[in-house]
Amino acid sequence: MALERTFSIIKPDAVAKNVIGAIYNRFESAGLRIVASKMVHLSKEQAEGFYAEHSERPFFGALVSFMTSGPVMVQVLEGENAVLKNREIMGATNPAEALAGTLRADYAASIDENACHGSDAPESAAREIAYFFTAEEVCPRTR
Ligand code: RTP
Ligand code: MG
Repeated sequence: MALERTFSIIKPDAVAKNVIGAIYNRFESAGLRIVASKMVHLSKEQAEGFYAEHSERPFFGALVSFMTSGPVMVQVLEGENAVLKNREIMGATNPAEALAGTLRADYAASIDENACHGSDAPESAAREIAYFFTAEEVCPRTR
């Protein structure tokens, strides 16, 4: 299977818990490679734009407020089947339903503060990567 890219966010709750390295270890142990990475504190406008597809949902205000409550790590992960693999590593949106050993089972407190984001399809991955990174900021493997 060809290499695929996905977009990932370590959300403010997980950054506050000081588990960036632990989460990066999960990605790397699963065979995903970090090919772009930075810490950002999202503005309200950035968070609203990123989650625009949810703008009519009842939880939208709380989601934007949470996502701007502290810094996040944003990264591009590359590997075979990266989109699905990252969703498996993260676990279900609601940590109460997340399988043992997933990021959300281990680090998320609630559906509102659920530790991480991962693209849900290759098309959304491309859009989300471009939302945060220029082409030059993504550095694929050369050796
Ligand atoms: P994400 O986009 O953050 O990776 O999460 P997801 O695909 O698993 O879930 P999605 O349906 O895209 O929802 C985006 C985020 O909105 C919050 N949410 N709250 N209270 C609720 O019912 C509810 N539903 C979703 C979650 O923080 C979710 O990650
Ligand atoms: Mg989603």
